[in-house]
Amino acid sequence: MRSLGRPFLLAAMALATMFTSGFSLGGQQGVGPPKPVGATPSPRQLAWHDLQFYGFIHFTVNTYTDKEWGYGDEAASVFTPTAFDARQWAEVARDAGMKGLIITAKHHDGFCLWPSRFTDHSVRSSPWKSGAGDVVGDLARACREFGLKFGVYLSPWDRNHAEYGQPAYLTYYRNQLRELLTGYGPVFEVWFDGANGGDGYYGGARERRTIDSATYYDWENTWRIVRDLQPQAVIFSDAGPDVRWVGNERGVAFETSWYALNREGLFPGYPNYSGVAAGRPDGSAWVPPEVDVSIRPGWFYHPSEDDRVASVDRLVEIYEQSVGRGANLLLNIPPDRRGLIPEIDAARLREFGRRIHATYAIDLARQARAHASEVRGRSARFSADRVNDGDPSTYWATDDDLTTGTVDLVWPRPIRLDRLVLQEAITLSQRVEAWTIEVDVDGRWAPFATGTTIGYKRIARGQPVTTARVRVTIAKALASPAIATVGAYLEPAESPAGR
Ligand code: FUL
Repeated sequence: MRSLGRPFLLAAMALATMFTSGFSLGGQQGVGPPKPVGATPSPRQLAWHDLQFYGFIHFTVNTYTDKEWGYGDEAASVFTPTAFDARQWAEVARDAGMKGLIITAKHHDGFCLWPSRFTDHSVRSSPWKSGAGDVVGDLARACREFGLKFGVYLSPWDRNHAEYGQPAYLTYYRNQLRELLTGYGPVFEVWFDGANGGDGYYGGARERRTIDSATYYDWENTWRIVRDLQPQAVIFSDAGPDVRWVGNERGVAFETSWYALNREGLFPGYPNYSGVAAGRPDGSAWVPPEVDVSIRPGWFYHPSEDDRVASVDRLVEIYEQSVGRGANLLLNIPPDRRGLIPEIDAARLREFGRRIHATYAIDLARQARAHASEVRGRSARFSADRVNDGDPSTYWATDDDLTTGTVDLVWPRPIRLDRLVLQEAITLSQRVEAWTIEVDVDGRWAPFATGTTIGYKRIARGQPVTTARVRVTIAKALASPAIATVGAYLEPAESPAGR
C-alpha cells in the first residue's frame, strides 16, 4: 500500500467519496432523495399500511333474528349469547395473521354492544350476564391480550333512535363516539359506514326518514372528535379522510389503484362512488383503499350459511387481490349465536394463516445479488441492493430524468419461485404506472408477470419456475421510480387439508 504513494491514495479517497456519497458524474443533481410527485401518507396512514390485514366482527341482535339489517324494533331480550368468549375471537384472528379487529359497536338497528350511558337499548337491557356485560370492553381486552389492535364501527344510521334525522341525534351519535373513544384504550381505526336505507322503527314512529347524506352528519366536526381523542386512529369512510372504501364487497382491489383522491364533494354514502373508488394519479389527498369482505355471504352469522364459508383457496385469492394490490384487507368473521367464531370458520382461518405464513415467511431474494440499470447519483444510498436488504425503508432509485429502469436479481444457484413482491417507497408518493417481470429460463428472458400500479405492495403471482435471474422492469412512471422491495417467494407443495 505504501509503495502506491500519496497522490494515488488521495485520488482513491476522492473516488470512494464520490461513490459512497453519490456524487453524480452527470453533475446535474445532488444525491438527495427524489421529491414526492403528489400526495404522500401521514404517519398514521403509514402505520396503517403496515398492518395490511385485520378482521371485522359483525355481531348484534341480527345474529339472533337472522337478519342483515335489523329494523330497530328488536327487543334487547333477543341478545342471548350462551358461550360468549371474545378471547376465542382474538385467538382465531391472531392465528389467521390478522393484526387487529374492528367491531360493530352499533349497527343500523341501533342496539349497542356496550352499556352506553345515552340509551337503554344496549347489552345492559339484555339477559346476557344479567345486563352486566360489555362486548366492546371484553373485545378490547382480548385484543390487548393477543397483541391485536382494536377498532370500532359505529353506524351513523340508527333505525332505533326516535330523533334520527334531527339535529338532536347528532349529539347522541357524538356522545356515543366519545364513549367508545375514551372508554376502551387505544383505537387504530374508526369505521364510518355510508349505508342508509331510510325506513325504520325510530322510537315507534315506524316510518321512512330521508336525510341529506352530504350535509346531515356534519362529518368534519364528528371526525374532529376522533382526532382529538385518538389522534393515531385512522378514519375510514367513502370520503376518507384517512382510508377509503374500495367500492365493492367482493374482496378485490382495483388492478390499477391510486392512493390519491380528490376528496372535495365526497361524503360517506356518496352516490356515484364507483366513479372515484380506484383513485387517481393526480389526486390531492392520500386516501388508500380498504377491502372489506365477509368470510360468509352475509356480514352477520346465519345458520343457513354454515356450508358457504370461504375456502382456504378463496381466502388466499382474496388476500392476493387486496393486500397483493396495495390495499388493506378487512375480513369479516361473524360470531354465531353462542358468541363464538364457528368451528368451521375458525379452522379455515387457521389453515389460511398457516398457508400465508408458509408462503411468505422466507424471502428468497435475500440470497440474490441485485443489479440496476441506473442508480441515482451513483449513490450507495439508492443502489440496487436496497431492494433486497430486508429493510423496507431503503430503496433503489434512479436520477430524476429517468422514468424507466430495470433491476435484476441474480442467484448463485437456480431457485424455484412462484411469486414476486414489489414495494414502492410510498413516503415519496406513488410513482410507478407499469412494470413487467421476466425470468431467465435456459438463458432467455421469459415473461413472468406484468402490471400497473404498485404502492405499498404488489404481489405478482406466476407459474412456478426454476431460475437464477429475475428482471423487474419499471416501464412507465409518473416520475423516477423508487423501489423499496423486490421479494421472491414459493408457496410450499400443496397440502389438501382445509381446501
Ligand atoms: C355496509 C352495511 O350496510 C353492512 O351491513 C355492513 O356493515 C357493511 C360492512 O357495510 O354498508
